[in-house]
Amino acid sequence: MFLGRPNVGKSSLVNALLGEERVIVDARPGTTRDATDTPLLYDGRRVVLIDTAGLRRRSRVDDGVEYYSTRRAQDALERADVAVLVIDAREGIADQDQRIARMVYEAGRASVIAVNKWDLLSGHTPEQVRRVAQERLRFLGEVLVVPTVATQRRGIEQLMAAVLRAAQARATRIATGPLNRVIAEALGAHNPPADPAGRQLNIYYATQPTTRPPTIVLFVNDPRLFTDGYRRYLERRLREGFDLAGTPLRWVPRRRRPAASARTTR
Ligand SMILES: Nc1nc2c(ncn2[C@@H]2O[C@H](COP(=O)(O)OP(=O)(O)OP(=O)(O)O)[C@@H](O)[C@H]2O)c(=O)[nH]1
Ligand SMILES: [Mg+2]
Repeated sequence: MFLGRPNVGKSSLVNALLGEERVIVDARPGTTRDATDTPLLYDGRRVVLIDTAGLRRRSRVDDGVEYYSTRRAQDALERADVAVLVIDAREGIADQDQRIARMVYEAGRASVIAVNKWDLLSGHTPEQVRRVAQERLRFLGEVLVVPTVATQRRGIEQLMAAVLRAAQARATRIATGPLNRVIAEALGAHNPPADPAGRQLNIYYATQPTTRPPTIVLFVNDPRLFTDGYRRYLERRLREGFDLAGTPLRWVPRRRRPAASARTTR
């Protein structure tokens, strides 16, 4: 699905993929009113493209129109595997883009950043823009960034390749053996945190019971000792070990008695 602020070129990207003017494009913001689904056979795969209305920053809580476009975007997210967050290359990643990205992340959907209207930006390399996006959207983990020019159908294949890669990352299943090896190496390289009383986090065992997005259950001595900082660290190590670009991960620490579980890992 395609998400983003008004007028960034969401509908134009959908048309570029369809190879025809199927949805309405206009220079004025607020052109698309409702989410529209269009099925497409891409490279032998069935995909459904969902175009959505541009999401403005809501100025007041009771702004009706914006409330409903956000609600509809959230409904569309529930049906989607991957959200393409479309941004205007000239404007970069705005606060509103961060909010939209967070909504995608919290819905457990994969994301790809399309830096559209690339033709109107000069003096920047794709790598520079990728670094800025990675910095501004750090909470996403590892972002996939693709420059596009919807009106010239440039970058469209790269965009779809990134979308398929993100969808695959979101469906990843990491086997228990490799998962525990990465966790054990991470533990060895960087000691888990201790609380003020000196009690240290102990991780006995990890499994990935479900996916879409990948969910890691950690059996630990005390879930309260599993800090955000250590979670981010483990997540980095996991992303180094497996291709998880574009997908969020879920971490579920569970209390387990040490004696029985220690035997299973060591
Ligand atoms: N130069 C340039 N113009 C573009 C590009 N993509 C879209 N546009 C233009 O930007 C304007 C808005 O495009 P739309 O596709 O309607 O944008 P949208 O995000 O769907 O807008 P809303 O539905 O209003 O939220 C149109 O005038 C497009 O022709 C691009 O890559 N380069
Ligand atoms: Mg539109």
